[in-house]
Amino acid sequence: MTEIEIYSAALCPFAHRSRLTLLEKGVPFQLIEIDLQNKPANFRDISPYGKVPVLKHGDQRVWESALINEYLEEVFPNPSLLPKSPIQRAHARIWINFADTRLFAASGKLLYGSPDPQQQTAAAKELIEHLQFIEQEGLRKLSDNGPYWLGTEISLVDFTYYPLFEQWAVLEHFRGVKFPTQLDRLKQWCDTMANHESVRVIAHSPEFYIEHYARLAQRLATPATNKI
Ligand SMILES: N[C@@H](CCC(=O)N[C@@H](CS)C(=O)NCC(=O)O)C(=O)O
Repeated sequence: MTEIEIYSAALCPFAHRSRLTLLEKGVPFQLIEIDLQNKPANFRDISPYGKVPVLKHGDQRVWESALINEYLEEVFPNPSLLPKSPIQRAHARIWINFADTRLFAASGKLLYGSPDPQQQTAAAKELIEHLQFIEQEGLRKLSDNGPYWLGTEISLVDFTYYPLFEQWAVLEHFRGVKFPTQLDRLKQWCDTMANHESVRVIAHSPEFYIEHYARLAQRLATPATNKI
């Protein structure tokens, strides 16, 4: 029997982070796909927040993707996905926190927030400003010559952010927000990640995401209103 199980949903960027971490570490796992529109009756027994991802390791459970990834890093330390020095680890965690508290929050607001065009334009602007911040303060300062966020070694930071960019076509299709290709370090990083082996193993196409989001949320299937 597989020791590790992950409760996941194909469209969930947070579950995607933890699946990538498992794959990168070569940890065998059983994937349990949850239909979030029709959750199993006992799902709260498994997931106290009613969300995916949840990791089951034997009798133990961990939830919240960033914490699942930290747990995996501790239990399966090779290959290491955090830097060795305390200050670099702190910086990695600052960027993981930025993803959760700012970037993914902004993209969520844009996709699921108010349909009011003015509010959508404001949400799109906020999202692009976060990307500019990442380009200047993250990739240009920390990545050096790259190719990864923290330099030569891939890390939990890369796996934390990449799922949003794999799904960018959804933001463009439903909200008219184009990927800002002028942010050349970010563009290079996205290209590197898209070609990374563990990413490719479970990658979905832009068409897959658009089709599934349209089915998932009728309210998303409105014409693009933004010009960013
Ligand atoms: N902060 C959480 C976010 C997880 C989350 O929002 N998951 C969504 C799918 S992407 C979910 O399960 N939503 C179901 C619900 O809220 O009912 C994490 O990082 O794990």
